[in-house]
Amino acid sequence: MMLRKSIALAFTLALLTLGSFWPVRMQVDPSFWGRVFDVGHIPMLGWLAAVLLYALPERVQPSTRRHALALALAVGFAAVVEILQPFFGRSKSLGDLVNGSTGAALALTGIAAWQRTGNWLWRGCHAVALAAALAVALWPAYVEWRGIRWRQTHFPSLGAFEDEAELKLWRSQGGSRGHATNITLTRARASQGERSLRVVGVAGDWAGVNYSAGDKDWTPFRALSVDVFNPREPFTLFVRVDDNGNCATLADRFERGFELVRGWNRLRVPTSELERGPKERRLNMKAVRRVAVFTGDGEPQRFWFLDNVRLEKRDGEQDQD
Ligand SMILES: [Ca+2]
Repeated sequence: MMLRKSIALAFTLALLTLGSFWPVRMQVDPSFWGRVFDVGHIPMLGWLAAVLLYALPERVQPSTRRHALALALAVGFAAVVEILQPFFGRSKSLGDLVNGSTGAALALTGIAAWQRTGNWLWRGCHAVALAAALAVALWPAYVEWRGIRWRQTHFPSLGAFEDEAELKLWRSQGGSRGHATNITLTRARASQGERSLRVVGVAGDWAGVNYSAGDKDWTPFRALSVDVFNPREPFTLFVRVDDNGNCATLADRFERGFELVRGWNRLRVPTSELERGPKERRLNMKAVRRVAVFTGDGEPQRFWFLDNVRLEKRDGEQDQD
């Protein structure tokens, strides 16, 4: 019996330790997968708490003390993991600790409600608490998933800026220390539909937006088209496209500047030009990961509107405007 308990505990600890420190880095839709992993702390720590309760020596009595000790050990494990994770290329997160502790508490109260009390009121209350905790924990992942669903259903439109869900695909980037670029949906301008994305940069570097393109296949399309409204004096706006390869340096990706006139501008890049963007290879048009639209480095504050970012179909196929 003692041996079986030790094996169960050792196996659980080994697996959870490995899972906690393995350098996971999701390349596609990292925001969504990050939220999913956050939720994963609930079942993981729930499992650990249940195993701890099972493996505690029989002399630990009464039952409430066993449960309390199992909870304390599970929360302690979760806390130590969060403190150590930054040393293994993972990030420390209070949210993970909260989710983990919630999972441990739910597992232990669940075991008490089902195994010991035999009371349906407690079981019902536990089920409600479990459902509520999962709903709260899953919400951020759900919100991210709505962005991914928008991308799936609207492709080859990359941005119409009519729906709040698009703000999970388009995120601000750049600016200067402590002053981030600000983006909002607005009715002030639109080249398509009723709204566009207002991008208010700050003085600094690479202020703009980037789009999570989800490794989609762009080969059936002839061009990337982007509408930009510039309310003030002319300036240069850059368009960058990354594939699923290494795009760290300028020579590894597509990047090109466009001179914006005052008013509406349509920036158009043939996919053949995108493909020839990198110096020593071809951009993989079968898996496009990211599009970024931004001003250069050391720029003054700029303010512009983005709308109707889309891929144009090849000749013979009808385009939607
Ligand atoms: Ca629009």
